[in-house]
Amino acid sequence: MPTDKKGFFITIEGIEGVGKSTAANYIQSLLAEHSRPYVTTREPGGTEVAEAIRKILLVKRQEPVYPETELLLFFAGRMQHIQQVILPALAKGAWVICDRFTDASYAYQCGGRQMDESFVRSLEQNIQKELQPDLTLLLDAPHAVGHSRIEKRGETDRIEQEREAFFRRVREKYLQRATLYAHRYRVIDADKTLEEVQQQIKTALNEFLQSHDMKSL
Ligand code: Z5A
Repeated sequence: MPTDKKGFFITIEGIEGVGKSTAANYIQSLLAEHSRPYVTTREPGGTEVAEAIRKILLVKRQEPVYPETELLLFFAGRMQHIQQVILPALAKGAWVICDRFTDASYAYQCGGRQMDESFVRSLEQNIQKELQPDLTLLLDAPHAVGHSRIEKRGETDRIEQEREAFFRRVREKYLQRATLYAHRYRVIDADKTLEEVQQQIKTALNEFLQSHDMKSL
């Protein structure tokens, strides 16, 4: 971890529509209620340049976007985001609540697009250095659940238009990583009512705080 890190870095992961943004808003309200300083942010995005990269990534195009191009763009945005938002907030002692981070690159680019993990790992090492999430909440549900929740939005973006098999591989990769990095992952069953999901999130956060000898939320 960076030596001047004082806050906690919490990431929220999962396939499309499982409720990540809703979870980020809920955590934000819990932290505000308990007067804990926080910053909520997202990937791709989080800074002016990274939001511009997000648009490049998500707009549907005629020209094929190669998996390598896609991966490099995600990490280009991540570099801006880490330097401009994440590290300064952590150094000030704020909690950083981030809707997706590098686990998404492993899940989508390695799981979904079947890229070699070594490419992601080398970018991770070069861009993040020692920065890793303290806690990753994986909102897990079958693709059909998330998909039906966002269907009403109508228009899909470039990645959302992938087929079901792609999202099945993404979900499997997330679950594999949750086992591999069990010390920082908590799997939340997202195929539940909003109240039940929020209860699971609160429990996970309080267990995390307890393990750091800190007061519950
Ligand atoms: N991507 C990548 O490939 N590699 C990377 O490194 C990174 C990202 C960082 C953009 O992500 C795309 O980038 C994404 C992965 C890729 N592509 N896909 N697919 P994004 O995060 O911007 O987009 P998203 O994953 O599609 O997120 P989303 O559509 O915003 O969904 P969400 O945040 O998980 O869900 P939500 O907005 O909180 O909830 C959806 C609806 O469900 C909403 O109406 C809620 O009120 C409702 N909801 C939430 N929880 C519940 C429960 N428990 N019950 C019922 N209804 C609920």
